[in-house]
Amino acid sequence: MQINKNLIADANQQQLKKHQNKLAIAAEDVNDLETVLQKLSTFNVAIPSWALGTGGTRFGRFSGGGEPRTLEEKLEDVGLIHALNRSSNSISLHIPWDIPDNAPAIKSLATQLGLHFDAVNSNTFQDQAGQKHSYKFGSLHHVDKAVREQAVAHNIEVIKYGKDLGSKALSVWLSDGSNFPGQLNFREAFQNTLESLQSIYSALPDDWKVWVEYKPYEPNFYSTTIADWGQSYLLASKLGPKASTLVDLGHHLQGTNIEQIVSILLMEGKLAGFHFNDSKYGDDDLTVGSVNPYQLFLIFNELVEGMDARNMNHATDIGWMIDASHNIKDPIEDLLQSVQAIKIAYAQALLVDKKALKAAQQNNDVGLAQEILQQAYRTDVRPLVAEASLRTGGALDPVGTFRQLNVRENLIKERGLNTVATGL
Ligand code: RM4
Ligand code: MN
Ligand code: MN
Repeated sequence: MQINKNLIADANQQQLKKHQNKLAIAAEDVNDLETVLQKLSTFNVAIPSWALGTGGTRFGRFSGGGEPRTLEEKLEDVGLIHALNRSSNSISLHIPWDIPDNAPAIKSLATQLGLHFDAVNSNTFQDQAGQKHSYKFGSLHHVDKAVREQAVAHNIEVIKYGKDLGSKALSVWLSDGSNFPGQLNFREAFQNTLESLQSIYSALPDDWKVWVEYKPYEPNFYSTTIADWGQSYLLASKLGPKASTLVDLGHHLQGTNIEQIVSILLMEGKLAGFHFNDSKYGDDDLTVGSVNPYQLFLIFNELVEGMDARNMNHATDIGWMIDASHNIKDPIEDLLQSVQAIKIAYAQALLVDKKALKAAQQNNDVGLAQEILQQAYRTDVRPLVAEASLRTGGALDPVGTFRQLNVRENLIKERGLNTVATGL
């Protein structure tokens, strides 16, 4: 299914007058409106292929209907998201959930939908049918060399799939760790992981990157072999310039100052990108901005400041991706909400008066520094985000339009009620 552009234009027309009024008011608070709109228009966030179906917990899964049954249908769903928000022009694939049987055909379908392929993800946290060695006790860190070699070979195969589709990065998340004290020798586990990653690194094409994701616990509950940004950074540093650290917002212990981590990684040129989501307690994978939008803004504030300090292109020099799971909401609607939340936080960060903030910091004027940040955070930037979407052919209100056009109902008609997408 594809959305006819005229339907989006019609929906926009109904809201245009109201939007223009709101934009005029919002514009009063923005210094360089055109620059902000231009930056918002070029900003895109990749959609994870594994988040297009209903998620589940270890207790159960409640399917919503009309889920994509194939890789082609997953691309179609991202095409729908992109048609509505014009800010999701790529998909991040997970192998083996998304093996492209016919890469040229998949690539041309993507092109037709205005999409390209973001980072490819390997999966050594599950065993696959017919696999020789089990990952029950880990993969790249495993005590048995044969298991490590199998996991390395899988990652190299993932690179090959990605190459065929035009991806430029491999994203590695390991569930490797231990469940009980004494189970592992930490140093050996780390060294094994490093050696395995070195083998993968040497198989990277010249223009590729490898992104090392960390996570403090789960599915292992005592230790994780790449537990935090320090361990990821250490691996990325030892690997070389093509390796950097991927920050998944849900992969931090409660209270961690993520914005500070982001700032330092950026400074060192080792921030690969993001897996955006939100959480209340752990790796909850909730809709971005649904629980702690202020934290998201503070992260974007560091991103904008840090990227500008290094003359980086906001839109392309960092991997922007969502990694979320939708247990009770419509996946497409949830992803649309996430992208909106990201663009809102980005727009707010663009509004921060950087000069004034710098001066307040130099003068130790703590109160003023807070005022400056919160002035930007409390500005209603939604009309700016809507205008950027309108100018690029998207919907003024992507979520509302998704509902108005009965997209899910049409997908259910097409695909049926009892469809199950691969993923988590
Ligand atoms: C993990 C992690 C990874 C993702 C898997 C599906 O929790 O966040 O990024 O590949 O989920
Ligand atoms: Mn992730
Ligand atoms: Mn996660």
